[in-house]
Amino acid sequence: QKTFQWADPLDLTSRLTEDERAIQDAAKTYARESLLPRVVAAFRDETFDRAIMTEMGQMGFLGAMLPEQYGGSAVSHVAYGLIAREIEAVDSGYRSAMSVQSSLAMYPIYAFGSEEQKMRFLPRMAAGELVGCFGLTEADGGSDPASMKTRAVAVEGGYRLNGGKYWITNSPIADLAIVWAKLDDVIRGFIVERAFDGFTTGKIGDKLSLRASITGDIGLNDVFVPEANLLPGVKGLRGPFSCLNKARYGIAWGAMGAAEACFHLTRDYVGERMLFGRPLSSRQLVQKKLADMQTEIFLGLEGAFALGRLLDTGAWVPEAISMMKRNNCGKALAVAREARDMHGGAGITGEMHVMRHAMNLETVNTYEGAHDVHALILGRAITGQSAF
Ligand code: TGC
Ligand code: FAD
Repeated sequence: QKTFQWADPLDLTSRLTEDERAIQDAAKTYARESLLPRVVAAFRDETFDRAIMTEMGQMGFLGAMLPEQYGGSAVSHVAYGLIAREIEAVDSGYRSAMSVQSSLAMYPIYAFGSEEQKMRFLPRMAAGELVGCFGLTEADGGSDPASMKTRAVAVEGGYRLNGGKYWITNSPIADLAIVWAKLDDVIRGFIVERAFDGFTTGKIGDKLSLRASITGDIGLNDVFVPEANLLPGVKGLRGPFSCLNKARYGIAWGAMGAAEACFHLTRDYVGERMLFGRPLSSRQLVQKKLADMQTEIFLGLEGAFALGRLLDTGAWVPEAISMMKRNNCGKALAVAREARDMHGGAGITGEMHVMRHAMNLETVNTYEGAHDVHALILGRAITGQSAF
């Protein structure tokens, strides 16, 4: 007879492969030993340490699902999710850096790029030597990317790009940007390199969320992009959305990692906090809150795990990704807010971590398709009517 494990109540670990368990352990060790000690200062000072990309490259976390010839190690979707879970247990901003590089910058080159593009960029991106970013959102309404204004015009030997992107993770430190722009009214993907004339990036400051991640804009002023840098394999919104499928899936795991960290921190805190002569953990109200947190976290992880196995076998649909991205971000945010409350005044300090997670999860709930936008994607699938 097995005993109940409060930290793994549905014994998810037993259903992972040996490789997946080893990858999770490596990610957990790296996150705790290398990321956790610097996150409080990074969040306070609003800085992102570029060296993290190189470290993640050395750990094999960047583009991990890609085949070996492109620098990856062909790990499963579940393994990718477990990396996201462990990194985001430290900070959503660090998971952002990993998922943008893997799912939003490397994946489009892998899925839609020419062989020459793959060999030129992917191994160096996997090593963290080149940092990529993903430019889809524009200032006038991120939820509706079809309305983008950025334009490409065909010219001798390539294209001229004009326009701009906003809210772009890693753009100020990026060596290349995957820019989505309309060419004759059809959305196409372009690999825009840092050295191209007219390509500029600026940092967005004063964020109260995801402060350990660097976010910026992209300016495109008559940028010449050679034909060799057009992604030949895709036309239309299917291009960026295919990348978002991978990233949103990873966020479903990552958000639960942040929630899990809050749950563990809160369990420790209420166990030690003496009030009215007894530990706070001995109170019914407190125990109910811990039980609610645990239940939401492990249901969310089960959903992410089931989805990962569907992605591994190819039997997935985008709506299932919307369901898990939406549910897990919303639930993680609620867990983090509750954790902050249960820490009392101490919960507002940096060293307790829980309020940082709650602030970060506000962004995670919004980016990659806002919470209500995913409800509308599901609503359309349920009713057959588009309510956007
Ligand atoms: P819709 O008519 O639904 O679709 C247009 C075309 O796209 C195809 N498609 C998909 N293909 C693959 N996967 C999916 N999930 C797809 N969803 C749609 C669709 O089949 C169609 O193809 P075709 O060939 O028929 O043209 O398009 P719509 O304009 O009605 O879309 C509405 C809506 C709301 C669903 C969509 O615009 C949306 O998802 N909005 C949210 C935008 C978003 O998620 N932006 C994310 C920006 S990147 C980011 O946030 C990164 S943060 C990263 C970090 O730091 O971690
Ligand atoms: P809006 O689209 O203006 O939405 C505002 C509100 O309206 C939301 O609550 C939304 O749910 C709601 N809403 C929208 N449409 C409807 C409707 N039809 N009916 C009812 N309600 C609706 N983008 C990138 O391309 N690359 C990146 O790397 C990237 N990184 C980001 C990093 C950060 C820190 C942040 C904050 C954002 C990032 N984004 C990135 C952009 C992100 O994807 C957008 O913020 C997101 O898609 C929402 O767009 P918006 O901010 O313009 O909000």
